[in-house]
Amino acid sequence: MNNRTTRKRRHSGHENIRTALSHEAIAQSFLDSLYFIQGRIQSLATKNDLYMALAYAVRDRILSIWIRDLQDLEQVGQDMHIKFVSYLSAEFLPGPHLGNNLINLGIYDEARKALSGLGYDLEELLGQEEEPGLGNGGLGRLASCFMDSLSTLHVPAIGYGIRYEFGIFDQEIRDGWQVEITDKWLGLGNPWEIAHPELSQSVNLGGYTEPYYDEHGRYRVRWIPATVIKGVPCDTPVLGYRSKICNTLRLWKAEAIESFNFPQFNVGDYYAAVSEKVFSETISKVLYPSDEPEIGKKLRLAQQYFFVSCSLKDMIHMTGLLGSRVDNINERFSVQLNDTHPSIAVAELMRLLVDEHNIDWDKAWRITQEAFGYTNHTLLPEALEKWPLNLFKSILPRHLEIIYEINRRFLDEVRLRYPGNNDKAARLSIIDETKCGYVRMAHLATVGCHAVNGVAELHSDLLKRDVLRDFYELWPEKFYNVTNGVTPRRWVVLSNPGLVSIITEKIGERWVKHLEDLGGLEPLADDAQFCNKWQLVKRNNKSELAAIIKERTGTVIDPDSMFDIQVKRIHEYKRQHLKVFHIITLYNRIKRDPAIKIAPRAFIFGGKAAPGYFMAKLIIKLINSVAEVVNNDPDVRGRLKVVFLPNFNVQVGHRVYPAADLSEQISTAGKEASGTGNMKFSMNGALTIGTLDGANVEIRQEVGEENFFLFGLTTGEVYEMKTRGYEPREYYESNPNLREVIDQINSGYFSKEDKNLFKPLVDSLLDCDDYMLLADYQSYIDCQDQVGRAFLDGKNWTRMSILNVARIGKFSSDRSIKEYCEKIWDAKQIMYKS
Ligand code: F58
Repeated sequence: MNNRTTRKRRHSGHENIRTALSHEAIAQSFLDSLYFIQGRIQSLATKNDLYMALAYAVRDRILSIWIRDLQDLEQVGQDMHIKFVSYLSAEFLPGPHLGNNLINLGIYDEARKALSGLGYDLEELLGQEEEPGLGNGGLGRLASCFMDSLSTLHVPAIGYGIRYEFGIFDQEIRDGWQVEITDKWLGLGNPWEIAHPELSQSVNLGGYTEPYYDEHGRYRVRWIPATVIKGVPCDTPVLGYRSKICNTLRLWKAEAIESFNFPQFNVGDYYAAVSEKVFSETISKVLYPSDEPEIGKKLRLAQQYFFVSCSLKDMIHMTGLLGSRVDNINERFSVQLNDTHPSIAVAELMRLLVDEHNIDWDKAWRITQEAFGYTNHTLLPEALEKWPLNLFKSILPRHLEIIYEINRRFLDEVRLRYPGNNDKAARLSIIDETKCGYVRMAHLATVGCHAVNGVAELHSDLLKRDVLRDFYELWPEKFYNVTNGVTPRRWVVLSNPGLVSIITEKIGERWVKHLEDLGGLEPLADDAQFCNKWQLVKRNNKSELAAIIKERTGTVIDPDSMFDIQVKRIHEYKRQHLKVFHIITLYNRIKRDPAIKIAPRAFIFGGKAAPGYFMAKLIIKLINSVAEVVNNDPDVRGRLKVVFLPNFNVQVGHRVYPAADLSEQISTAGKEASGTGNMKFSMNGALTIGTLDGANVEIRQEVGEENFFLFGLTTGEVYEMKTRGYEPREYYESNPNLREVIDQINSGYFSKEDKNLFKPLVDSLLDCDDYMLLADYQSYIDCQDQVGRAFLDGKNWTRMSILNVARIGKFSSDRSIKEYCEKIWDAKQIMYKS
């Protein structure tokens, strides 16, 4: 990145026992925190007390960087080039903080030493942390990878979101079915956040609007809300890797305003007053799982508006602190909308500028468009957010008026460009006029932002060709691609120390911040000694995962078998059931010829299904039912093992990615926007079997066709087949192996107690098969046969594994963030003189 700005660093003046980095100082801080914060001495301390004490000791060290940054704000005010990135996201999935902060501060080993001197095991304490599961999957995790990279690259940034009291549910498996348990991540306290009630914001909801003329005779509108809620910011520091700046993740917690309902209170209606308090607090109570139907819709819109409104008001406040006027907010902040969930921000900023700061519409519109960028993360039509007009009006009456006005002006422009083309105008409109009418949030975001991007090349192309095609025709210059990336700090350095040590021994440690340096490993792919070490690291990681699997599921898997892994949300388009079809196919081969030579495999699955998504839950049951039969069949003799590892989350991911031989990225072409698990696997030396979907396309380009197992229809072929009229039954009838698999599932072979159990799944495949599983079956099986043969040649497999890692540099989130800074945000890295 060439756009950098230099600053002189002030010294915090707080280098003392609470901030020094030696193991002696850490040990002392740990004991002090145990005593003064947890109120315990060693002999009475629980494991959680010990974890908290260490967390506080680490937090002290972070605070000295964090507070210095806040002090520096003053100086920033004088430097008009400094712009903050504001990342608005309804979800963040940071994962456990402690280990990551130790790595970023560079004190992992010192902390281990400090603790072992006191008789404790660092790894055991790390395991005590409850991770903040404030996201559903890829989108939330991406936001956290981006926060890590922003800090590492010294780009001043704030992540804004919601401090859900209950994050994503914990998953248990009972009798093969998913059972959801509420996530009580705050139950034992959260040492990483600092609440700032003095920076609270208030947010209106409901009510009606009223026109009036101000003292200058100008026509204005005021919003008379039905409810007012308070948003309290809870801040968590986000350190970069060995970085000199510390950014903030600011999550808003909803509370009742202090003076809540005094009139009711005074007339003695205590319970009505309390029930309003309860309502206020519901706003940030729970994270909505994806794919939930209608229920809770109203609350979800209220959640979105709540955090967006608090965040924009906070940015306006900061703009003032930075010495700028509110109409310069777009020069102080680049605001990125992580999907459409925060896209109400377009209307809210217009409301704040026009109604509250008295700025005229045209100027407000220019500021708004310049401030915002929008990232799209999905091509699935059913996942594009739209809100019924009446629901919208009941919560945000003023915003609906503003959206109508934005739309009126926008459609005037459209009609000038396409005179008489009413279909075009209807397709582009922010309001969907069908049935009772909807607000289309992706349209609002596209109209209100200066930049729109997809998250992988293929996805960005499909956006332009399909989902946002009319907009692309109108404003081609607004469209960009920024391929996703993941942070190598969490996904390699923290989670795969064995690999880190052999890589660093050969190429030094610069790669951690410059992932393209991994290219230096290429020549080592043919170095026998290095290859041996590589295999050993993988073997160790596999043994560790096998132990975890044994402990959590009771299933024993052999670390010498191929670890063939698919971990991600359970969804029909991701096709976990295609992998099940492969397992059954191999099983049938063994049953036909028990002596057959087959590469031994452990098939590992993990991922949560949305609680209301019946088919996804049935897929989990199918996996477990097939596991039951395959794992216990004496003919198989342990050559195939199937496990469903419950409660896949960031912490489990740390153990899974480093242990994989084969990464399953098998979505129907054109359905997965990018995928990021594909990158994490490859970065840890797994080979990929995948379709030409999302970022798989670019991973294959980078690692080389010969080091990637490709199968399946392309996007174009899927499209053609669907337009011609796809008949899944033809595949069933013409392919005896496929037929056998389907018949077994359908006849109760894997569900003896309920022979019709999987009928809905089979019927849906035979009748429509939206995701072309049957069409891709044979190609997948053939490709898996190739994988099986390749695995038996251990030497060449290792070579391919090393080459995958050597060529994965592009997929660091540092690269993604640099691209956003240059193409979309016009934000600069800060370089320090001292
Ligand atoms: C994911 N989206 C994409 N959405 O599916 C994946 O391809 C991509 O790599 C990733 O974003 C990051 O760009 C995703 O995770 C959600 O979880 C939504 C959350 C809100 C409810 C609807 C699903």
